[in-house]
Parts: sequence; structure tokens; C-alpha cells
Amino acid sequence: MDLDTDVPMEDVSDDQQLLPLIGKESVANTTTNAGALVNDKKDLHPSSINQLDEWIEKLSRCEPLLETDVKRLCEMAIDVLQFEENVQPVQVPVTICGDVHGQFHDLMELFKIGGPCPDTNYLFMGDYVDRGYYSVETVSYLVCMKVRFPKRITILRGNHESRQITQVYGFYDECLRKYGSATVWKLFTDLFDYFPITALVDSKIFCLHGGLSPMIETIDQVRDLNRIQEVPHEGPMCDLLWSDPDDRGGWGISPRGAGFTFGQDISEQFNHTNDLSLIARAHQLVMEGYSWSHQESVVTIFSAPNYCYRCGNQAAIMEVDEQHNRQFLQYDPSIRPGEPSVTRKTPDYFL
Ligand SMILES: [Mn+2]
Repeated sequence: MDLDTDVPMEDVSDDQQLLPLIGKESVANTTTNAGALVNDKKDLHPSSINQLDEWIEKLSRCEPLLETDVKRLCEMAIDVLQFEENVQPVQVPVTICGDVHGQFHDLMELFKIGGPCPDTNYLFMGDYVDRGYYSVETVSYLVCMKVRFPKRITILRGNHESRQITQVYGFYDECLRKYGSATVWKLFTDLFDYFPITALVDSKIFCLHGGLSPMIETIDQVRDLNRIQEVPHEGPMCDLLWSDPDDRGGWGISPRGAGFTFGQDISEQFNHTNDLSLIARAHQLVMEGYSWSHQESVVTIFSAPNYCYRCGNQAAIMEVDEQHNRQFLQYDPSIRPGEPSVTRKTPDYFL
């Protein structure tokens, strides 16, 4: 666990009766995501929409929310996330994203490259916090977007959405520094327990942060897990958030100290058993932002450009259209005045 190398539709819930209140945006929804239009009965109250829009506006300037607002936000988010599934169904079209790691300005660049939410549906595969300087703003922003457009954005849990890991890799310290207490860290890490652990895009693309588990042969077995807990140190839930594909066949011991490595034989068997076309995952730095494994049965997507402000990698997101065509969009770091922009070759220990 010490060797941590890595440094989520459909919403429009708001539409119909609330359409006059949010007119312009709803029109965009109906035109770009017509297939996903659903009239969710659990519409947000107009005052909640106004509140969320204010928070999103503030966060988009990279200004943290007040502690009292984080508390309210997390309560609203639990109301949404507790009803999502361990294997959250997601419809196409959707844009699938990997690790963000507190690189807030690069997340804004991601939405420029991929198109604004909710016009574009998003699936994020975890690791929003730690490493970067803006975990607080990054996770606050994504959780606001989740509550505001619950059917348009899916946010899975990564191995960093954990009480233990965040105390080592930056989020805890950042919360102390920005709020003067651990209250906000506690609120968010309690919320992380509710994040779904996997998603299934149109029954064909299985999405998760890490990879497969020797204890999981079928997607139904993932559905049977109790996910509302801290990420365990071992077992199937741990593996789904920690494992990595490997060139060697079969199962292997992971150098990370948690999860396993799995070979092409394992990926092909899992995809065959579950009638999948692809496993999409994140969790590993890849220099082009995406990388195929196992003869295209697995893809790794990494969305933090110049990871840790020094790895020199590109970032990528993967668009999946209605016909399941895939397109990768790559991007470089956004410009952040006053902060280091040194790039150097990735040291071996990051791979
Ligand atoms: Mn990770």
C-alpha cells in the first residue's frame, strides 16, 4: 500500500416542470442527449438548483466552499449516491475519464476539451483527491455537478477516495490548511463510502478504477458486495479499486501491496463470461493519457496531465458514441500562473 504509483448517463431530472427555470440548459440536454431523457420524479427543488449553481460558480473560480456549505452539499450527495448501484448503469453517449488527483485547472481543461456538463455526459473513474494542490476544489466541484446533474455525470470511487490513503497523500493536510480543522475531510471521506465502485456502459463496457479480482467472476458478484464502507485492505472491493493489468498471464502479486495484477487470459475470460466488449479503468500513469492492454480487452485512461506537476505526460478522455465508436481526446496541462511548470522524464518508480 505504500507504493502508490498512480499518483463517471443521464439526468435532466430537472426538466419538464422545471424547464422554465433552467431553460437554456434543458434545451441543450434534449438536443444532445435525447436518448437519455428521463423525467426523474426526485427533481431538485428550485432553491437547491440555485444553491448548487452558486456553489458551482464559486468553485469554477477555484474558491473553496464554506464549511457549512460542504456539509449541506455532502448531505445532498448522500441522498443521490445511496440509491446508485455497485454497478451503476450508464447510457451512451458518454465520455469516460481517469484520475484527476486535485489538478483543478486541468479538470476545467478537461471540460473544455470534452464539452461542458450536462451537454456532454461524463463518467469519472475515481481518484479526484490527493497529489495535486486543489483536491478540495476538485472534489467539491465534481460532487456539486453530480448533485446538480445526477443522470449526466457518474463519479466512481478510486483507491484514493479513502480515509487512510488521503491521510498520507495530501487531501487531509489540504483540508486542515484550507479549513483549519478536519471537519471537511471527515464529511468528504464519509461521503466517499457511498460512491459506486463500478459502472456498466450500455451493458458492454465495464468501468472501474483499478481492475479485476480473483474473487469476482461475474458482474452480479459485484452487485452483491456491501460497498458502503471504508475501502478494505483486501478482498473483492479492494481489488476492484487497486488491481492492474499485466503482461504476465494469470494472477500476480501487486507491487502496490494491495489488489492483484491480472493477465490477458483473465481479462478475456471476464469479458467473455460477462458478454463485455471492454474493461475501461484508470489508476496508472500512462504517458499518452490512454493505453491499450491485453489486445484491446482493457484500456487505461489517465486524465491528469503532467501528473504531480512533473511527470510530463499527456492526459486523455475517451468518448463513446451511440454506435459505441470510441475516440480518444488528448490534452496537455492548463497554464497556471505562478506555479511550477517543470517537465522531466518520468522516473521509473512512477510506472
Ligand atoms: Mn488510483
